[in-house]
Amino acid sequence: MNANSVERYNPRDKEPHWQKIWDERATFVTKNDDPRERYYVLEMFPYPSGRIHMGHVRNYAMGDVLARYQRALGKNVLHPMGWDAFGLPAENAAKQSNVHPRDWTYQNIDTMRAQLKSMGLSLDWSREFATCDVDYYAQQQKLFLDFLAADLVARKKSKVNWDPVDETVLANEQVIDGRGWRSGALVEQRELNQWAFKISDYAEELLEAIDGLTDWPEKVRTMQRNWIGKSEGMRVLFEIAPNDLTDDETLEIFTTRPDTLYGASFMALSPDHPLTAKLMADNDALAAFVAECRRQGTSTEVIEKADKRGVATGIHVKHPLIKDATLPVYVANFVLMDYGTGAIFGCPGHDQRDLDFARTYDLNVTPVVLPEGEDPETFAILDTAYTGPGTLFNSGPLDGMSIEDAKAQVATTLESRSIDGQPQGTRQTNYRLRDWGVSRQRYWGCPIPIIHCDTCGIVPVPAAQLPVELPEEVSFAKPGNPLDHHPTWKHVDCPDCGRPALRETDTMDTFVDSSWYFARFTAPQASTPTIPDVANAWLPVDQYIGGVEHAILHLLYSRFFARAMQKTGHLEVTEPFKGMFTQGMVTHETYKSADGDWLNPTEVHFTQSDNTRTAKTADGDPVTIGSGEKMSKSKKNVVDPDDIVQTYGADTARWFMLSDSPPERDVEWTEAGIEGAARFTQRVWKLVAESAAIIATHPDNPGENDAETIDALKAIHRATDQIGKEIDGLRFNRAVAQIYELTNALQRYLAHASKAPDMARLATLRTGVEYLVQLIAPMMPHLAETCWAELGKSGLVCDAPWPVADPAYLADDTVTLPVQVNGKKRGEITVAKEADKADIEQQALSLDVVARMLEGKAPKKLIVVPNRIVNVVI
Ligand code: ANZ
Ligand code: ZN
Repeated sequence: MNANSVERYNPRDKEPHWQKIWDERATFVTKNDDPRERYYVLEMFPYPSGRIHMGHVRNYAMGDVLARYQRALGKNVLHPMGWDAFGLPAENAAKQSNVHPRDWTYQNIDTMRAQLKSMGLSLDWSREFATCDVDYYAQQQKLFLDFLAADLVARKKSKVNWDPVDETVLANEQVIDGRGWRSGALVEQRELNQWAFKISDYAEELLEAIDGLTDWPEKVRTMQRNWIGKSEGMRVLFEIAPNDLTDDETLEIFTTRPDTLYGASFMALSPDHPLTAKLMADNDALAAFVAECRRQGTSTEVIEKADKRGVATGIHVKHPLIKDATLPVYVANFVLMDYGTGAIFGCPGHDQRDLDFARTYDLNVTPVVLPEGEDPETFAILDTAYTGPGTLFNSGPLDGMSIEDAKAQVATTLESRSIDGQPQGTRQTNYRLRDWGVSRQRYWGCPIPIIHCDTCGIVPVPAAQLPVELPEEVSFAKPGNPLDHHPTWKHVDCPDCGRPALRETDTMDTFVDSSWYFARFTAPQASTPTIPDVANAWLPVDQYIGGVEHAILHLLYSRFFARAMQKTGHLEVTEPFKGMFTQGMVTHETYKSADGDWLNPTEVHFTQSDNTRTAKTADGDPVTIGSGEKMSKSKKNVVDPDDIVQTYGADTARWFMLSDSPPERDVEWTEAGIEGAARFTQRVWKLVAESAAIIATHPDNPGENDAETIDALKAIHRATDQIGKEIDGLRFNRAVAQIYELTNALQRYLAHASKAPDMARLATLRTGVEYLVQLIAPMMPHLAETCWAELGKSGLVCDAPWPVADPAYLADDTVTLPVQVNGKKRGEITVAKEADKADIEQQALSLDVVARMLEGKAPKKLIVVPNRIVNVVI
């Protein structure tokens, strides 16, 4: 065989070729009535920002490996793709470049669809939709109305961050230092009537069901639990000491630490507490403080970061357990109105916020929980509150109790007392999870199908008038909501009484769109949101893959939606995603010019001398190489998937994304890495093409299985066995490592078989390369199809059943022995269990390290302990 006779594999020809064939044959179109076992694999659908990025490539490559593997196992695989297409960027583009949000969005979708297609993903494109398609949001409006009828939706006054210049509601993340991120205007807190989904009704259920999500990453389950934030505590009524400032006689607080009551040194009200409002009327300092708090915003980050500050109200309450003791009442910026009762007692010894506050206002700090091993006489709180376990002290009758016993004791005492006919203490479970406000004052979203009539109140849009479509012509010239400004759109007749009425001009949070798309994929053209039987047959999604940034809200909202859709008869599954996987990020070195500007990798040139890599600009100016960071436009450390596909081909890009690190970890994109992957595609191609040529020679000497052949068979079957398991467990990098090994083994075997080809050897060689091609097919599908054809196989490799490992070759009859030189481990050898001593000695001595250390001399001593160790003494 002349190695040079094999032409280089050219992905630029082959990849579009196979993509066209898959397309023409509708290879990846999935039928709902296919009787085989089903498998649903889904990657989080992209926002059509304009171009795909390497994070997408990694995400979709992983999903595609699973989809192709499950297909090869004979399953009916659903692997769809769509677009999370509503949202603010389209409106911003409209404002900046005077393009219609719809045109901007659909153009981006066209670009990105072509990019995804160039990756050769086994997607069922016939099920594609965008959430901004009227067909999709029409069904979403039906869901909204069904949820409304089923008491899953509430109209609520809620506080929002209002940007007075842009006339829009801002998310907490869009408020930066109290100002709108876009306008820079001081943000106000406003109460708006908002539509909200009653997710908090499901708090306990959503929490409990997390236990059953055993195929989810533990960290995601923890994040969900924390977000739901269950805490068991008490409401406690404090008696207000007589005063001239208010007639209120009691103040109710929520605490999770009634055990620390003896360490209480103050009370605090939320700036939005009703009592605060009353007191403000005659207290200018308090009124000014409250106004400032409102400007600060309500996000937890803001509140956590801000200094803990407050204003004394002049009121005192009586301590419920200590006779004649009173506590001063403050209004404090860190107490939220929408949690518990909007009022707290402060125990600075055991709560950091309370401690910070107490230090500022010179309040008592009395520790009441003593950590084990501390001396009660000397234990003191300095600037860190103690929140750990311990024994009660400084607490009268509670002294010596555990925290749990003290909690129970205080609860029992307070429950048995009453103030004004009410128990002084009531046990209560609280959840941090709030109802999900979905109203947005935006154009590019799903219209909320409601009409407001002065006479009839809130009127759902009747089914016959659905969908409520977004108006075509829209102006972004004025600040505020374009739907509200539209001259005609909102003016309609009331469906009930026929009088002039107004449409709801709010559109839905885009998180609504992504909360049920996985169900819609099961019947994307249906005239109802789902076809329940079809959806039930496909759901839950067997494996969902996406970024950890969606591990909280998107997953929680989808879990709520599954329940709400169940309640309204659209589904019968409770949990939407059986398996969840969060992949790591793609990182890249960063480059900075001498002027401190970020540089794109394409602007940097490298020279390598010895072990140092030097970077320069095209003009030869020095460049500083920074550490690997998440690819981001702001740091310019991005690599465009299009360029990579153009230069190396999709298979190479996919292979590299899968090969370098475990999928849950970050992967560093390097030029060397992608080059290595490209070389590997050529190696596989050459191995297969050379094997195909020699197999085609059909020798008539039958031959028999020699030792090399048996070794090759073992390598083939073991790799087959392992690779399936690794893919199944989403350990793609380990599957890749096995493929490298198998390729090496087959390369050696090809050399062996070509020296003296006979029927036995060529049959093994054929099995080896055929299996190899099938094993790489999920990762490098185009190369695999090309190789499959080269081997003369009929049909497509993507339609071929997954190879089965022959158990006869799986039994382990080799051992791996550590090889020591002068007592220090230098390497390993793998030998047959019954290998003789001479064989083992010879292998040990031919190890690279050992040979180098021997410098051609014979060892002083060579000790072989069979099945244990080899020791070389020099
Ligand atoms: C007294 C106390 C003593 C507290 C102590 C903590 C430690 P979780 O666990 O998150 O539910 N709190 C109650 N309502 C609040 C509100 N509206 N805004 C801000 N903080 C509030 O937190 C419950 C604890 O957070 C409660 O228990 C209360 O402070 C505070 F050593 O009561 B604790
Ligand atoms: Zn009416």
